[in-house]
Amino acid sequence: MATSLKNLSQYDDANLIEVADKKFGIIVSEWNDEVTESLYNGALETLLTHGASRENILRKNVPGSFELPLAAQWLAQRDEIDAVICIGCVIQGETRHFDFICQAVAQGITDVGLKYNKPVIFGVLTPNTQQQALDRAGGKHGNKGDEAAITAIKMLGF
Ligand code: DLZ
Repeated sequence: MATSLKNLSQYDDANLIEVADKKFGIIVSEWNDEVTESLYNGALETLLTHGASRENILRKNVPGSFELPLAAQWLAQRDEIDAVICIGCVIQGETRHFDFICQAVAQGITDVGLKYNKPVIFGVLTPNTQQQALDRAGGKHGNKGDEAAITAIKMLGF
């Protein structure tokens, strides 16, 4: 469903598990940090709301979204980490750079989840403009960080 039709912060919590005993890694890209900090805050608050404890949430920063897959691999390979949430925002520019980064990040994150057999979540916005990003980082379309955290919880309860 197009995100313009869905509020990213709305979800049905009927079947969500308690995650008090789960350990999460959250990786945050420093590019477009006004956006990624909001995404991180959304993900963090959502995990806490569903029972996660702060000491079980490990945050790591990376320079840009392109670095998310490798950092995700470093966390996913740690036995004690149950799920990894990757937070980034790649904004369309005038060149094909956007396409290369988005493709690499999406494929890389997918590969890490399959390799380590645990949820590695794509909490990455790929908008055309900064405003579209802000609309999805706590703005009128909700917060993709919330959605990423809920996705991690749902996958842990699979
Ligand atoms: C270089 C670059 C550009 C132009 N744009 C973004 C962006 O919109 N979002 C993002 O997360 N990262 C961007 N980067 C940085 C790359 O992700 C990466 O950090 C560098 O190319 C170094 O590998």
